[in-house]
Amino acid sequence: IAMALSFVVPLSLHTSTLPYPSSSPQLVSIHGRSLRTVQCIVVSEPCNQKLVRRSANYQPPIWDYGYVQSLNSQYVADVYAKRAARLKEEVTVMLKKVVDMDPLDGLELVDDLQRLGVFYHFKEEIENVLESIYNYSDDKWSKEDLYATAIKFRLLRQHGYNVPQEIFNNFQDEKGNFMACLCDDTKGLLCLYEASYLSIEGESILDEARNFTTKNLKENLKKDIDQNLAMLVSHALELPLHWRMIRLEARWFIDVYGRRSNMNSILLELAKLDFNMVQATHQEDVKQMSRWWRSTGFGENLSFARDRLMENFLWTVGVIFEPQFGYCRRMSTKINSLITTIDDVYDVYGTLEELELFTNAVERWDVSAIEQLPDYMKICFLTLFNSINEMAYDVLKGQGLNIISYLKKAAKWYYNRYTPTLKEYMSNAWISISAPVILVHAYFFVTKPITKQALEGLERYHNIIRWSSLILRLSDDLGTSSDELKRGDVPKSIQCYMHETDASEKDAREHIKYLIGETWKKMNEGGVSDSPFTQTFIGIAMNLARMAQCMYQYGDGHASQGRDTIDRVLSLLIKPIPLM
Ligand code: LA6
Ligand code: MN
Ligand code: MN
Ligand code: MN
Repeated sequence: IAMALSFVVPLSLHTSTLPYPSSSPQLVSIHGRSLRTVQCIVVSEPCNQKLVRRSANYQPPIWDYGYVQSLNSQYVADVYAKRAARLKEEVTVMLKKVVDMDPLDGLELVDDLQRLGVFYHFKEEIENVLESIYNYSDDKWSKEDLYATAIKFRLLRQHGYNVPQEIFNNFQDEKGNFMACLCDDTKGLLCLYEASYLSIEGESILDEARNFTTKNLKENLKKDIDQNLAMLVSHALELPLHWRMIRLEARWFIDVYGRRSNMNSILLELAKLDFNMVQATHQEDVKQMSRWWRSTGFGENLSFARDRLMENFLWTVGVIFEPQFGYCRRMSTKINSLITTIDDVYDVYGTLEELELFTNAVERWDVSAIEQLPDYMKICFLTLFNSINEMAYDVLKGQGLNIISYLKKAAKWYYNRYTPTLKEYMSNAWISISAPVILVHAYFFVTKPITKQALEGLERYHNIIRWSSLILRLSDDLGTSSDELKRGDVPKSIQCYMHETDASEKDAREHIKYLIGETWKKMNEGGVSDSPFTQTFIGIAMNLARMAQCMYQYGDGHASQGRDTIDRVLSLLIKPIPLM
């Protein structure tokens, strides 16, 4: 039961978006919701009452079962593994040698390995390089050089070293402004810009650095700068490196690196080969999950809901891509698919009575509970029940207590047609997006041994879980709330803020983006200061936030099957990188 409860915490909250009660369809107009954009399906009920259900008009999946099963990578072959092993040895040697050389060379090598997506093979060697740079007493090499200082700051901070923001004092005048002579150093500005995203709350030098570099980089784009550099700058301005989905960034950077005049061909070959080999592993994962998805029958039986197995899998690649974590990816794919379907039951299709029955069934966590459910919910509940039980994880008892209070609050908002203040909304919404469900489950898929401290951290929703969830919620609102509002969901963060402050939608969106930035600062702190969690889990939490920003970067990438997500799936999961 504890398992079920832990799963249902966020699901119950979806009563915040309960559709109008079926017994009183006239409520539609009372709630003042626009029906023009809502497609309704009229179903005849046994008692001859007309039941109006909403529909989100989701399109069928484009990645059909047969196509997914046909994926077949040549990169599973032994010759590739052997070649990759040789290349890895060479890179290991490079990393060992670089410790005795120019620190800047060491930093650039580490940076390239990270951006190329192969860092995970060299964890220990990379730590050694950074350790030696951290302990290097002479700082002449970086003191006068903005680029060198910024790359040192960024990489050391990223790896948990304590580097104060005052390292940038050298580049400020007496008033604390960054010096005007830096404005033409586009490479240095770019590096400082990226470094500024490693900040924690209250670091005004880094805030200033971010403003200063953003402004000047935009200016410099208008000037006649090197094409490759200009591309790096626009890419960075769109979304900083620290916020980017690792795998997608690697795929992009491999192409950029290949065009660089002083690139190292060993690194490039390893990056391409490794990318393709990892992709082959991902293909096996998604093939297996598409068989599972088909076995649930959700696609045919719950046709009102999003059928997005591929997208649900893509999330997991964003969250943890390394080949050895296939189990976590597969189980998380199940969780995501269940969440997405049940979210639509709550937000779109179910009637109030049905949802109460369903919530009750999940709370009882007992097979016999299905008897009272309508047919479409029977299959939904049984699949949820079986999948969660099958995953056989441990979850603390007692989590369930929280459910009721969140549930009540959300329901109350709904019934009173109450638009909460943004603060009220946020206190509830970070849970309603189900990110804690995703993260709590992921913890058990990747952690051995499970520690008492970490369990306590999960139980009280440790800050890292809260911040990650909040970023997912706010990013989702940016990408989905326009459509949601049209079909009659409750107000989301943007609308709460508009209602509260009379802001325009544009300003409200800016404000939500600002909040995402502030939340990242908190998360940065949680990632370095002493945590009960492993680095792997902290990485998962940060990556979930990154994946959310990626998925909702251009709208609703999770559901709408637009060009952006299609291209991402193709380049990450389907098409290997040509080696030549
Ligand atoms: C997003 O849909 C959705 F289904 C989620 C549960 C978000 C996370 C999904 C993953 C990681 P929607 P709502 C697969 O925008 O109703 O409908 O909370 O979520 O706004
Ligand atoms: Mn919802
Ligand atoms: Mn929804
Ligand atoms: Mn949404």
